[in-house]
Amino acid sequence: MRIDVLSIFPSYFDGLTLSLLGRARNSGILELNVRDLRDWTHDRHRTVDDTPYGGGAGMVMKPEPWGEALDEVAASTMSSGTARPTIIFPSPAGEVFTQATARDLSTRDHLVFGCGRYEGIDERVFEYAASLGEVRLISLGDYVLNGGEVATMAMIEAIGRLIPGVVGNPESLVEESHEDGLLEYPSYTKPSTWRDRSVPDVLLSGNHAAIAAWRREQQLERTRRRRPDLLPDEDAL
Ligand code: 6GU
Repeated sequence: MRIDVLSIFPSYFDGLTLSLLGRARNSGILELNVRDLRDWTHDRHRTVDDTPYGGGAGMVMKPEPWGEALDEVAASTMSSGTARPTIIFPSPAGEVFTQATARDLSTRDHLVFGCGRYEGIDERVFEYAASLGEVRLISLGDYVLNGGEVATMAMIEAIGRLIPGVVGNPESLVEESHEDGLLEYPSYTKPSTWRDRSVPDVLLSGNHAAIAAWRREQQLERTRRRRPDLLPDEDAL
């Protein structure tokens, strides 16, 4: 997979060279290019924002640098013969990002993340981007961040680990919170008693059917208590 990130704070993404995704980048599974949006400005001050038409607080990102940047990264997909890119704009006004979104996006050949700052990006940029690829506005949840960078990093980590070969043991992907629509069961390791707290007996029993049943019950119990919104309807499972 190829991922291009457009941002006025490219150094935010230095952390993606670490650990799992760093290894995927080195092994060639993942090509990640982080580009400074200001490289597509042409004035002395490398201006990317301006005041909003109609008035109001804050500044809006100008369309011209975005247009040139998107032309360049989308065109380089087309010349390499692959499909049109999926262009993602992180936005608190977008659809909510879930594990299903991550799964869907992990199958794409080319993702472009456009990180907005200030009060947002000129609306015509989204319309224009739709002529270059599939545009998705995606939110992490119902709270406000200062810009798209942190949201993009979260999405790249969630998507990247689903690309075959990025996570060493694929089984570790299926027994996780949200993969089967429920929260994860609790985990324990040695010692079997620690500070007067014992590991549940069933886990020491060697009875694999009983362990599987206990884990399932724990998943349901936790999900009912912490995240009832995830359950389809009362006791459907
Ligand atoms: Cl994707 N962007 C911003 N700026 N704020 C957010 C968000 C995204 N998701 C939740 N809050």
